[in-house]
Amino acid sequence: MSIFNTGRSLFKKTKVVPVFLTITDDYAKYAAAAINSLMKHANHKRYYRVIIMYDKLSLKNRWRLRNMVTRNVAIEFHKMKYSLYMQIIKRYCAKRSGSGDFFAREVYYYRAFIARVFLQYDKGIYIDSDTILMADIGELFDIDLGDNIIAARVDPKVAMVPEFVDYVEKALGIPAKEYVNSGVLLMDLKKLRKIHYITQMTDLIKQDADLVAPDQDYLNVILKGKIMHLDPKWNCQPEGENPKNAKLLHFNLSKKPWYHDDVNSGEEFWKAAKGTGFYGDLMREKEHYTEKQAEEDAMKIKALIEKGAKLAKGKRIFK
Ligand SMILES: [Mn+2]
Repeated sequence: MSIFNTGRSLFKKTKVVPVFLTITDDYAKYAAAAINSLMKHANHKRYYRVIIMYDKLSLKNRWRLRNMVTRNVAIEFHKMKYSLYMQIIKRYCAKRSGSGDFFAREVYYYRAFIARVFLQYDKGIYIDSDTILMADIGELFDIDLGDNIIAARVDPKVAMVPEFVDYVEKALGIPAKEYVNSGVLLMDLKKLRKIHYITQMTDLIKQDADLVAPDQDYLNVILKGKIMHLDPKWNCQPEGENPKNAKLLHFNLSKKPWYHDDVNSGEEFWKAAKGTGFYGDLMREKEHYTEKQAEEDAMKIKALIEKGAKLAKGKRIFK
């Protein structure tokens, strides 16, 4: 065995794990907790690169996040560039936000750009800012995608709400047991480039359809049949689920630990938030969260369910 072969296999074992987050200033504090939890569980023999995609992010927040860097977890920033794709997304969001659309924010669409922008990577992970790692994210990276384009978890919130089941099955044409949540994604970036994912998505956006969860709906429609289902442990949504043995907690579409006291596994969020430069901000945000805000947040979810029911009665949105 030559010394070169040994070197090669060592190099393979220490392949960098790229992890993408997409944020605005209001998400920086939650992202900090997510990143801190990633660092706590990082394997000291591996290297990780946390890449934060943003459009507007204050210098102060970038500085505070960048300061979290460790020996084997790098923190990098990528400012979204103006492009035709971005123009289509911006226009769609501007139009939809007026109708009180929950997901009419450009930041939700940035994950669709990962494959196109980061040509140096063949595989990558995307995580939402409302997540907390409970295990080494490198384990997720190592999962073999086989012939699939991405891996994601079947959305547990859909099965809980009959209106959402109707919506994904009738309006989108996707069986509820196949419809995935886009908050945690393991992606074959080569394949996403090959199918021109971003072009396919913006082509659908141009149809200006009213949807319940746009970026997630597009992902499910475009990649239908090419999605591997992740073990729920990698996207455990503690509200209504047993968080025991979870590898990643996702405070999705429910009570957020930074607003409420009685959140399942909320203590894991606070453990991760501690020791970041954002702990004080998070404490203050929780203190100032009002009954009125809680009511508004509950109304938004209610409106989303009603919208799902309404759209399910209409015809199939995409052919
Ligand atoms: Mn989320």
